[in-house]
Amino acid sequence: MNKHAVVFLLLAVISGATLLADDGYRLWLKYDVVSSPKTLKAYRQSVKGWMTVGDSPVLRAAEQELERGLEGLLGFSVPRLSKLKKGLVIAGISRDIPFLDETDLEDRLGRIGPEGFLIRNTILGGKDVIIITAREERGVLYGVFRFLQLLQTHQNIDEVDMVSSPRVQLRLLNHWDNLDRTVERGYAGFSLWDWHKLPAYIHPYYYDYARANASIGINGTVLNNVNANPLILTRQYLEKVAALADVFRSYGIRVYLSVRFSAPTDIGGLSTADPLDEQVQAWWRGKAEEIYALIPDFGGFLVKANSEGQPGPQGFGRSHADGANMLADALKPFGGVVMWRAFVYDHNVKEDRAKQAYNEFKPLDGKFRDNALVQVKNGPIDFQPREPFHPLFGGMPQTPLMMEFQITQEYLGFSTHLVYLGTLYKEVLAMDTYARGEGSTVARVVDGSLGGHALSGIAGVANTGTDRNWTGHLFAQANWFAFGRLAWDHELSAEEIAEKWIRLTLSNDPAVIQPVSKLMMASRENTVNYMTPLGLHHIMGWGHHYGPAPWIKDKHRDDWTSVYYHRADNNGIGFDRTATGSDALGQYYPEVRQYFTSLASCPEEYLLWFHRLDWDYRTKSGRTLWEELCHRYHAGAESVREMQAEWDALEGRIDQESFQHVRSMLSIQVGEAEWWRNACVLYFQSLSQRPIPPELGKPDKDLQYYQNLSFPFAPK
Ligand code: GCW
Repeated sequence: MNKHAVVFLLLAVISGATLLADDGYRLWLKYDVVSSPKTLKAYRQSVKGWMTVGDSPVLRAAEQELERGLEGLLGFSVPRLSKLKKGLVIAGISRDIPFLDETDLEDRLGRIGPEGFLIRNTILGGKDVIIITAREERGVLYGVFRFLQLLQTHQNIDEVDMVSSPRVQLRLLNHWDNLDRTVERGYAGFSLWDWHKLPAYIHPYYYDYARANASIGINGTVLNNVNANPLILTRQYLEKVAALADVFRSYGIRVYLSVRFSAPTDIGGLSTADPLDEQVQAWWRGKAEEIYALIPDFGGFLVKANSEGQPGPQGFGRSHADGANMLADALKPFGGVVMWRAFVYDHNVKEDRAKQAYNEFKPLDGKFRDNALVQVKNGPIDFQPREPFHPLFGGMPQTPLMMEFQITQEYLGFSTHLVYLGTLYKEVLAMDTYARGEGSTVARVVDGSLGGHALSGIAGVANTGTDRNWTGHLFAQANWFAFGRLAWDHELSAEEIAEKWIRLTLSNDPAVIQPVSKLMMASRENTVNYMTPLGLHHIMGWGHHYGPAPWIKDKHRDDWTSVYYHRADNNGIGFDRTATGSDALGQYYPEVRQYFTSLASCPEEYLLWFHRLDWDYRTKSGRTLWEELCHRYHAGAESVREMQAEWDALEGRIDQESFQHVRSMLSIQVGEAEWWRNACVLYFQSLSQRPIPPELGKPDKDLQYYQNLSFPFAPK
């Protein structure tokens, strides 16, 4: 070994304790020894052993996690105790915890909602202990994860007093995974589900997937793509689904399936799938029975119908409610739900696409069964970098509306761009529908509190795949994490979630937390700026949606072109959705309508979503619209260079593998941000016919260059 190698090795050993190379597989569940010696010492003094009470698969999962977490974090095998002792961490359902009724915790225990938990220092049988307790076993599991997170983030555990319960009942991932293991809009490898080897082979990562979800409170997963293959409902596949359900059950996760509405004809041998046909109804009832015999806690069905070529009840002259209710009736005896998607639009309908779902569903309010939810995307178009909230959130008071967010970054740079979505989710949840006066936020519609609904749900289109780090980009893990945390508690701020994630994933060092949090918090706005500033939308590449392509026109469907959305010409740009245009604003409550209609109050972030304006329109900065557009594109691209510099400055404070990984991704992002800027500015310039403000510099290629780029194998 030469001298350099020895020095290197020595350095590696010295720094090894804090900066282990990390491939990202462990997500935010790293149980490395607590890095601060002082905190570690305090924990070792406070925690002398652990105990779980009660016995069930879920409680065993909680027990395993507690044992594993304590051993990792405290750096020794923390003993399992069989008696109360000072320094015991005891976890279990409240009725099983000894001496609990002798404490003064009655009031606090009463505040624990379904699935919620309490973590607290207390005295049991005269001993100082930490209890993790809940009304039901899932709560205990969630509590254990949360307790370990306290240690992971170096919190004081001598004065913990935490009661937490989820605000939303169904907290689900939606996988757009196909049976051939491709993932629609998936950018992190292939599907996690190894259908071919199931049910006999249980891949170990199924457990880690379940742990990760449970650790952030996710309690359900829709395994397959909403563009559903009917084969998922055959016996052969249901047995595979059951094997996954068996793994996930111990982590409080229920399995759901996307179903194809025409399944009775596709695989059932019937000649129709008409929801009012008795044979069809009987077929679905029989299918539900078959599923529940295999999977007693099966969650239910998710349905995409009469949208983008999927079959649905309208093919038989029936309504979405007829379709949903037929499935709801089949699932009802077993306790299952139907999640019927409102992502419905049709290019043959000559109406602004942004208005179509509302027009379709609003009249059906009150017509759905009590075990049906309507699942609505956050905005009226399709997961754009920024959209106003979907008008349906204010429009169906009698129906439980599920939120559908996208975690996978279909329109936000795939898994290559660092875009923290906590801010996007929060922005939407905080918007006010005014459905019942001020304060009728989207969050309150979704959690059911506004409409007084028994059912509530929130879904995130998953960004996971077989990539070693699960999500392709290390920072995309933060979006999975943020989705779960907000599904549990939408009152949390995007910033506190980011900080928590950084501590769990990267470092507890303030010199890391502070700059990384800043970078994450700005990242989504940066991306909006270099992709679709000022309310622009849907101007990405054709089909795969990769990169900029504002020039897309003359396709078989208008509503899949870019020009349909930006409407730019020599005079101006933007989609007039006020009363003088498509009047999409007419679908919102008057306060909201007024706010976006008036140019004085409409935030410029939504300007071209709602308004069509001349290129010389004066924006708030004093620049013309054209100049402002150029400026935003430039600022967006510049900001990625700044993120890059901020990241580079962290070298040595983060493990090398993670550091280099993110560094490479950022270099791609810099290039792609400049590509977006150049292509869009040049294209819009060809219409505005105005000079690019000289201080911004000139793109080094011409428009044609960008228009000629092609990406035949871009993921889609
Ligand atoms: O816009 C689209 C996506 C499709 C997706 C669809 C949907 C699953 O590009 O890939 O299909 O949204 O949400 O149904």
